[in-house]
Amino acid sequence: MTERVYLPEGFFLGAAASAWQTEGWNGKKEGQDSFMDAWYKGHRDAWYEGYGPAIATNFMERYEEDFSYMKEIGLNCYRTSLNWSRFLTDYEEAVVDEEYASYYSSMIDSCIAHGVEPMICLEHYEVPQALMERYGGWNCRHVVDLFVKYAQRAFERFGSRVKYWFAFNEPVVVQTRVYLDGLRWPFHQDSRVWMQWNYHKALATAAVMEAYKKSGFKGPDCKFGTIINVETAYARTDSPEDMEAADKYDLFYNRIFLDPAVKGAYEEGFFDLLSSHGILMEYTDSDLKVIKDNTVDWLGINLYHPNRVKGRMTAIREGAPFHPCYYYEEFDMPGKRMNPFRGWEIYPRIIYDFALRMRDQYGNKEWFVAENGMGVQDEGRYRDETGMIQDHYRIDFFKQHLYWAIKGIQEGSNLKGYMNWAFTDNVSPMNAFKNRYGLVEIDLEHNRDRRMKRSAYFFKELIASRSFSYEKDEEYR
Ligand code: BGP
Repeated sequence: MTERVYLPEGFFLGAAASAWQTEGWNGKKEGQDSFMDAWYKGHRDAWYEGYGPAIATNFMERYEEDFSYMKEIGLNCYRTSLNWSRFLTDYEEAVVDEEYASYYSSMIDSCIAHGVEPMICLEHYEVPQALMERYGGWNCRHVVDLFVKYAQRAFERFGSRVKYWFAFNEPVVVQTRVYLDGLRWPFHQDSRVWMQWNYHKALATAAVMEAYKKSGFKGPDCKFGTIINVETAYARTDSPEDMEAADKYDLFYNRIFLDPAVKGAYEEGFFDLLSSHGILMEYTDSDLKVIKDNTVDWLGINLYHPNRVKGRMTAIREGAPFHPCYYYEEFDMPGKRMNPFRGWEIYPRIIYDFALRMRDQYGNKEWFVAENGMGVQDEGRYRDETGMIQDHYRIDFFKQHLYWAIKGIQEGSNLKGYMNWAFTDNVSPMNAFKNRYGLVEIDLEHNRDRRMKRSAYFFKELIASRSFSYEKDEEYR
């Protein structure tokens, strides 16, 4: 059965990206590497076909073109990051790099001139490599102060034009891949460092919120938030063991950032739990008060796939470094629908389930889907005779996720909008241009030229008509 689904009044549609995944290194000075740049230089073999942030999509030179496509599609907003490592030449004194700031300023003007609202994230993994080397990055409390200074400069330069600021994109990711799981360069495992990073980033979110409130730039229509990748956890069964596994998974990967950001505190017993595993971070009561007094206005939530877990079947070796999998094992559910390219399960209900959770467990705080999308390899094979990539699988993916988002709103969730990852194809960590996410193709064989995919026309039509047709597959065959 086909039904017409209507977007609620005021529901916005946008697309996201980040500085390091699009800009390229034009004009980058010695000492301005971000952690991502350093990882790319330090372990380039891991990056698919050698592509990385060096040229990326060459956004620095081609943003006008990208914004004109956004205008044509009618996008309401575009989220990217300000590259901390490049915006400053001195991270201690927060000295602005005028060259980069001037590019950034023109980029924001162009975005607004094309009728697209800019949303700016202050860190999308771009912690300066110099601070990694000097202080171990977010392991050090001083870096929180440096981040606040950096944010103040950003507000001074762009605060009169940018209304929506975010502290982090996916604050749990870098330390989890690096220090907890040891999957990424520079290959140093330390679970206590992992927890210290989590805590300092939660603190930095609140400290920057505090600075923003004091900055004089936070007008009545301005909002500050952070963008969290909720790894929606589903228990294998309703057994107490499986339920406990999902709950702990959620605690260590999701509530660890959701709770301080929205509730201003970690849940009761959390510090004791960390102590019992020997990973309690260093903290002070005055910093906990900053977290308490400066909760965010709203949240951006990145939702891609569900995570399925079960209670542990095997024992953990005594003395092994702590890992949240002390409480769970991954569960490979038979029959799950997969995106085989990215290796992620497709389960559009994650948006609805999270929507109800925000409504019921987080005081119905305002939120929006800050990233959702489908990464597909070798999309050239879907090109038609006119040269356009016919990405109908992506259109179906959008429709299914939007359908469940709207259902969540109908049941009372304060969900304000939906953003696709990503506007153009871009550089994923390690996967570089392997999995393509864009509404707009980046043609690597032809000078990174841009071309709208079929999904861009779907978005255009969706925005113009504020509705889409949805095929409900309910037939028993
Ligand atoms: C999110 C990140 C993005 C982006 C996206 C796609 O986690 O915020 O930066 O890369 O995932 O994932 P991937 O690039 O790993 O395919």
